[in-house]
Amino acid sequence: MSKGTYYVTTPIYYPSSKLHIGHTYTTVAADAIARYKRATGYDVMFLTGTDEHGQKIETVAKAAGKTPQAFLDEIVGEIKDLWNTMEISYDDFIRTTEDRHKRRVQGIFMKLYEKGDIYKGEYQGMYCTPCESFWTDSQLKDGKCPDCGGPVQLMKEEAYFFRLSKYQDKLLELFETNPDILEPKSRINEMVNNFIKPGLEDLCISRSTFDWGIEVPIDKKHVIYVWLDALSNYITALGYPEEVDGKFAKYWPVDVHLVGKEIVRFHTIIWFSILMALGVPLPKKVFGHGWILLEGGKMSKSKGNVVDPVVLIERYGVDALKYFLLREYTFGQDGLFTNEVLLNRLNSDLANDLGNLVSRSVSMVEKYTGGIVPSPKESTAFDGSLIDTVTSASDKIDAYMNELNFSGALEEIWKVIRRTNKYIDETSPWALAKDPEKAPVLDTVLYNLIESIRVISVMIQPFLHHTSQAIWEQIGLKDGELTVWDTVTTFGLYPAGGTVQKGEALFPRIDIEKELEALEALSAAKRAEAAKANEKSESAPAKKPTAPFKPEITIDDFGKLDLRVAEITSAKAHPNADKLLILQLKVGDTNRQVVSGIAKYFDPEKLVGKKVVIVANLKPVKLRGELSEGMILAASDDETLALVTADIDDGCGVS
Ligand code: ME8
Repeated sequence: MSKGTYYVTTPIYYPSSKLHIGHTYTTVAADAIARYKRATGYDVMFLTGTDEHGQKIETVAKAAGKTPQAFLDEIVGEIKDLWNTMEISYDDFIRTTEDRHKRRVQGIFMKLYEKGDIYKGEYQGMYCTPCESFWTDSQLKDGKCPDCGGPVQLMKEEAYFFRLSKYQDKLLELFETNPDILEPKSRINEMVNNFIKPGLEDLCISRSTFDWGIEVPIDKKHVIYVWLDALSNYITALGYPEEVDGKFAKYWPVDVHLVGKEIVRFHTIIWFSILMALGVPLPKKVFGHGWILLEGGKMSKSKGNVVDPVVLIERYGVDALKYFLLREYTFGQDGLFTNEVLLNRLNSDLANDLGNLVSRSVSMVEKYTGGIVPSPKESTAFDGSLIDTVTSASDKIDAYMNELNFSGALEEIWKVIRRTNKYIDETSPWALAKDPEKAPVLDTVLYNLIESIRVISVMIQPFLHHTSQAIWEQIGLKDGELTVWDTVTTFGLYPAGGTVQKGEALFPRIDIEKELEALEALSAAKRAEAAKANEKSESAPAKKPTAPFKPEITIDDFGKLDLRVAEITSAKAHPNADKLLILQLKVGDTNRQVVSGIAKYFDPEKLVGKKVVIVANLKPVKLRGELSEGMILAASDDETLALVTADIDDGCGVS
């Protein structure tokens, strides 16, 4: 009978490039808890997926010469292949470009809109055209784009907003009354003091400057922007808001959202507020794990220092990689990845502790009792302590797993492995085998070893799925009654008379020095490849993306402009501003002066005699001390600036 349900999620990944080992971290952790909960009797729902909308995807796809959908289908296929290789046991994979998700996000938008929690306003920010990004003042670096270092300009656009500010007090109360909702607890202070207390601003949830997104159902010019789309996946995958009686009723609220530390803010402040607004119960827990860092900092494609999980899997196997990630790092903290740390961990824990235990024990049964596991007979002084360690581990493992302390849970299992290895040293079966009178003791020792290995093989199943099966083959068991989790607290279930058969080493010992050299050669080749790719992209002329269009105006707005043709009679540089030219114009039979920011584009002498179009009724202003009465029209094609000139001879006005 099921002990209940357990719903676990990973973030949905941006499929803008291949996933690296850092991305696999959350998924491996989610897989371990999902497998553990299934093994211990829960009805589990494990969700992962991909976050496929937004300008970045549009841009990357374009650069690859593909439509966004074709680009995404290919790369999402690769992500699914990686999860298959890693035997990630997800129950559902949601893509935000799927119809089921798009429809349901629109449903969520409408619910919030009808409730008054979404309203139309104006988004204002500093915009960097080449990077196609809005930045807040605090994000700018010396007033420039923090990404490319180029100039930014103030842009406004009409947008829909979610009333995040309304939930400020409710969030403060929530974290005070229910601190278990976010782990590690230190992140609560960060949320409360750094973000909520200083004041929450309403959240812009639509954009009209690109269209790779889910349409705002009431306004086709807008697409829903990032977080409302992405976060909703956790409930749209369960059918919300269309079908609330099925999976949604069964699995929501989620038991845990596993996320990287940098997106805790979105998963608590924004997500909790959206759920409060929808009247949907909050998650039971959000767990923000740390980052896997390299010596030079974060992994980055352009540095060529990305650790590719596929390379590690090819060299050491899926189980080794999963074990390393879960055992080496403390889940809530950052950790450093180096090849040395990896190889030492694999050698000491997998090759030495586990691999040796199985190979030594199976070999001894083959050598001393012809491959048949004898029944236990005469006990030794060490049996009690061994049996106690083996059968008491599962309670501690359970406690650690419920805290998502994977490293702690694995350490408990390794205590059992090391205890069993110690039992071999304590009982010295090779000495017992030399004395026929000791045969009954030897039988007990051999039985206890194989039975301990059985329990270990069951306990490692959620983490090292393949290895469990390889052990069962060697000790003559099949996946079945004796390999289920419930059996780990009972010692003595292995059927005496069973046969063992030595197989290949579970984890061959690695020659660390040689392997480090091989890995370094691989990385050097990768770095060279990245440097070449960077060089190429730097030398290729960057095609500037289209700047966002300004908000629509009506014909009445347009009618307010008094457009006239004017002849430039003289042009000179502004004495106090490099960018400005001072132009004298003849407009019909009147003269006027206009100051224009076109110095970068035009030689003043060549402008004289040109017939341009001006806005004649613009309120006069002084620009750096010079009067400007109107504005000459110019338009940009994203590359250069062109004057709007008039193809007439008589200089008569048009309006
Ligand atoms: O953030 N170490 O997607 P993403 C540990 N689409 N974790 C790492 C890591 C590293 N070196 N690098 C990345 C997104 N991650 C959004 C999520 S959810 C509604 C939307 C983790 O592909 C990172 O912390 O950029 C995050 O949890 C996950 O990979 C996905 O990152």
